Amino acid sequence: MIIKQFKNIIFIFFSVCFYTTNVVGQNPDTIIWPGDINNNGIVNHLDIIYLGANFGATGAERNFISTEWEGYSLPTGWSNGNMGTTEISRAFADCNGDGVVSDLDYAAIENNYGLSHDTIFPDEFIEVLNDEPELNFAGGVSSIALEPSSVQEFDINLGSFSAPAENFYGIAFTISVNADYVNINNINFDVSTEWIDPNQAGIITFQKLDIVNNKLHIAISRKDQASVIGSSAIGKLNLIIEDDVPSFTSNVEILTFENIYLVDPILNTYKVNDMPLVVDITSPITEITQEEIKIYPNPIQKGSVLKVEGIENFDIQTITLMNISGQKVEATISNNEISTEKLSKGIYFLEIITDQGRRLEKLIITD
Ligand SMILES: [Ca+2]
Ligand SMILES: [Ca+2]
Repeated sequence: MIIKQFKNIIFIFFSVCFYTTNVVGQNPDTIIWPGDINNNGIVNHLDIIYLGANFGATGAERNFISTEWEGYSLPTGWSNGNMGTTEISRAFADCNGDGVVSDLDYAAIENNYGLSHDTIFPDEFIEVLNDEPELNFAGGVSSIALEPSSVQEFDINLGSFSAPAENFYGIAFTISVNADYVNINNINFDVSTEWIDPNQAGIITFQKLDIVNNKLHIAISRKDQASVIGSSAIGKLNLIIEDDVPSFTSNVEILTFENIYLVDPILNTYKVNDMPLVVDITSPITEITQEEIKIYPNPIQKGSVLKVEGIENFDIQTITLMNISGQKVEATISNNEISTEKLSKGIYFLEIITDQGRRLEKLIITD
């Protein structure tokens, strides 16, 4: 309501200053810009949610049937519809002006994406309700090891069996992409309709890549004004890991959700718990030779000092002493020297991971 009043004040201001002819100077609430279905001043993926919520509505045709980016006078005879908190005509969802809200109106959002008019107001939804299904990648797993240049596919999941999405009608969200690790030009979303469209009535799905800001905007909506309950994949994300990433990096957030709007048919908004995709980057192991990093003496007598030579030429990630079962053994390592004072006699492995590969040496400690 406050926004509506503010809009009207701005309208009066612009009317006084710039009144000319045609739709310029008319109340913005009576001018349709094709694709800006919620009439907030900009065409973006969130307008897909409003297309879905008003899908199938009918009314009078416009004087001009077109999706060209210009203002068109609002035809009469349309009811007000599901447009968030602002009560406006469903005619805004009839982007092309042919008298029915249908798949043909999708093209206006695609073609006019990012275009704006008048003042841009924040997208708004009616109310935030508690439901809180989880939105995650690949089931929320962590510590996936990925190799540079590899092609990857991750499910995007909404809800779980024990905590499903209770009132799914549509969802819009943005994925922020860590472009140091993910090739931004090769990221793509494929919708999965198994539970969000069980009767295969048809789904509206939309994606837009913003390569300047490293973001992928996604929107999905049902069309029949009925919600479904369910969980698991709503789509798959295909991507390629960059080839020049630092090797052996752990706990990197490569994908993060932003601005999630999960809605029911009347555009109530539901809370969502979102989780980023956190991965480890590992290169296929390049073994570093004894000429490059030398570990000596070996065998070594307990109590003597083990020396690592050549290590200064590498960027060291980790130095780990392991027993014969591969379990880590605590050891005092400093200045490229390892004390064997507190170690028992036996067979060990010393693993040195660097930016250029790995040196793994079998080490024998004697009495
Ligand atoms: Ca809009
Ligand atoms: Ca239409």
